[in-house]
Order: sequence, then structure tokens, then C-alpha cells
Amino acid sequence: MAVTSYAIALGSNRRSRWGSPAETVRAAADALGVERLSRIRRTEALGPAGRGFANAAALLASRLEPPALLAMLKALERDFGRRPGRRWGPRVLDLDILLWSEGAWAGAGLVVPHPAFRVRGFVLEPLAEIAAGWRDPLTGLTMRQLRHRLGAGRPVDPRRPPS
Ligand code: A4P
Ligand code: MG
Repeated sequence: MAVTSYAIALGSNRRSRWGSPAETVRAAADALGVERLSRIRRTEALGPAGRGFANAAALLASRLEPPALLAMLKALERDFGRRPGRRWGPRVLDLDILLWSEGAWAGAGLVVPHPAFRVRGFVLEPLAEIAAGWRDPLTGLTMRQLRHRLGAGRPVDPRRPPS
């Protein structure tokens, strides 16, 4: 396949052999060879994960289709010491596929764009920093517009019918 672009979310809320969660996120971005990395932010845990997170977003060029890229990301999570645990539990490294330049993908165990990215500040803030003009294929809105809507308390969530 030709080279395509991906936006990836990176998150960590446990130390690893690379150091703090922020150092772990940076090391994972280096290992992936990303083209662009946002600022790494400290964010409060959403849900029962407990400790706060280090979160960032990155742009990655790849010839892999989404399922092959996901397998690669899962392998990297394991290399970084992530062990299967409670869903939403504390994790050394979480790598999610947010967007793909070729549009949407839906298959077994994989949905792109990531179904929840539009309603999560810890994803949209760093994503809008590095890909402000990227249009969400589902809503047609740019990352800048989605972040603005979320910040204004009017998140765009196509999973919910409009009220
Ligand atoms: N999957 C489906 N679509 C995708 C996609 N686009 N990218 C499947 C990646 N994975 C995708 O993910 C579970 C399964 O989702 C994958 O095996 C894949 O087949 P996982 O990473 O193994 O498990 P998880 O992360 O515990 O679940 P999930 O649903 O991905 O949780 P989230 O949405 O990642 O939320 N608070 C802060 N502040 N910052 C965070 O980063 N993260 C979470 C976890 C909770 N609270 C947080 C943060
Ligand atoms: Mg995940």
C-alpha cells in the first residue's frame, strides 16, 4: 500500500523502565518513529484508572492498513511492559488509532475514527495542536472545530442522537 497518515493517541499512568509516564510516552513516540508529537500533558484520569495520565497525540506515516498497524501498536504496548488487566485499569502504555488519512475503517475489534475521540479533551487538545485542519470523515468537522465544541460544552458525538 502507498504511504498513508495516521493520528495516534498515546497515554500512560504508570512508570516504566523509561521513567515517568511522560518519559514513557516520549520513548514510545521515538520507538514508533512518529513524524510529529504534540506537547505531553498531565491529565486527570477519566473513569476508574485512578492516577492521572500523561497524554499526547502523534502523526505517523505508514504503509500498513489499520488492522496491521493496530497489531504493531499492541506489540509495542507489550514491549513497554503492558500486561492484560482490567479494562480502563492503570496502564504503562495505551496506543489508540484516532484517524486515518484514507477515511473510516470498521472491522472486528477495530473502529477508526476512534469512537470516543470527539468527547475527550485529553485526546482532542493534543490532536488539534498537531492536526488542526484534519477533517473527521464522520462529521466533516476539523479537529479545531471539534475541540472548540468540546471546550464550549457542546461536544459532537455522532454515537448519540441529537437532542
Ligand atoms: N479498538 C477498537 N478500535 C480501536 C482503535 N481505533 N484504536 C479495540 C485502538 N484500539 C481499538 O483497547 C481495547 C480494544 O479496543 C483493543 O484491543 C482494540 O481491539 P485496549 O487499549 O486494549 O483497552 P483499554 O484502553 O482499556 O480500552 P479502551 O476502550 O481503548 O479505553 P480507552 O478509550 O483507551 O480509555 N483518562 C485520561 N486522562 N487519559 C487516558 O488516556 N484512558 C483511558 C482508557 C481511561 N481514562 C483515561 C485515559
Ligand atoms: Mg486503548
